[in-house]
Amino acid sequence: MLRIWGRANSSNVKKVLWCAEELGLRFERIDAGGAFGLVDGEEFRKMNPNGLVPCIEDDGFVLWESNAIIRYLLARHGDDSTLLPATLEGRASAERWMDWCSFSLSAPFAVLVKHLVRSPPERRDAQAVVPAAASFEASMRIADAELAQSAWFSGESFGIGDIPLGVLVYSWYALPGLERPSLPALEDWQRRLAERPAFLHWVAVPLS
Ligand SMILES: N[C@@H](CCC(=O)N[C@@H](CS)C(=O)NCC(=O)O)C(=O)O
Repeated sequence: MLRIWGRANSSNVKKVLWCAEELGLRFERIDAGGAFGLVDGEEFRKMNPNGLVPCIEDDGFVLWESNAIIRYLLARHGDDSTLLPATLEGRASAERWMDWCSFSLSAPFAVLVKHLVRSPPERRDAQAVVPAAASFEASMRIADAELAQSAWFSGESFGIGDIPLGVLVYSWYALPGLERPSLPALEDWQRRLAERPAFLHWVAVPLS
């Protein structure tokens, strides 16, 4: 059976759990990372020398890096059309949003969640929040403009391009103490994601 290592409050783990449930896969999740530790142990480091979650093992095959895991799960357990646009161009466009999410959103999001949610009040740095919030908001305007032209980040249907962004955008809306502009297309997309049971199960949960 598929095994997924990672604490359920990690954004990178949430992507993989959501994707696995969209595919209807049975899996075992093993808490790891953060307060659960395990990631510095010898056994875990043999699987993922980075000591990061998520990491999966599927019928003897080990893989880390959340976007690579999503691509693998679709290819292994779906068919050519599962959560993927039909054309090469459509697929490349959808996958572009996965990489954009990692490279443009992950770093400012980590600052926001650290200083608005996870750190004890005396260790929160309001000054660090300002540039991270501005950077994330600028990216959200780009995402909103895309959704004004395309129903999903994967084209005409929900798919691979919506999963990483779905996690971070939901979390951005859930962060306390942030001012957010009105972004109607982005808000409508979030409402449509909230119709998906797997999104509600793994993503639409309180931040911690
Ligand atoms: N690029 C990696 C990043 C993985 C990553 O940074 N994971 C974080 C959680 S979101 C982690 O393992 N942090 C250490 C910990 O939880 O102990 C991926 O997408 O899988």
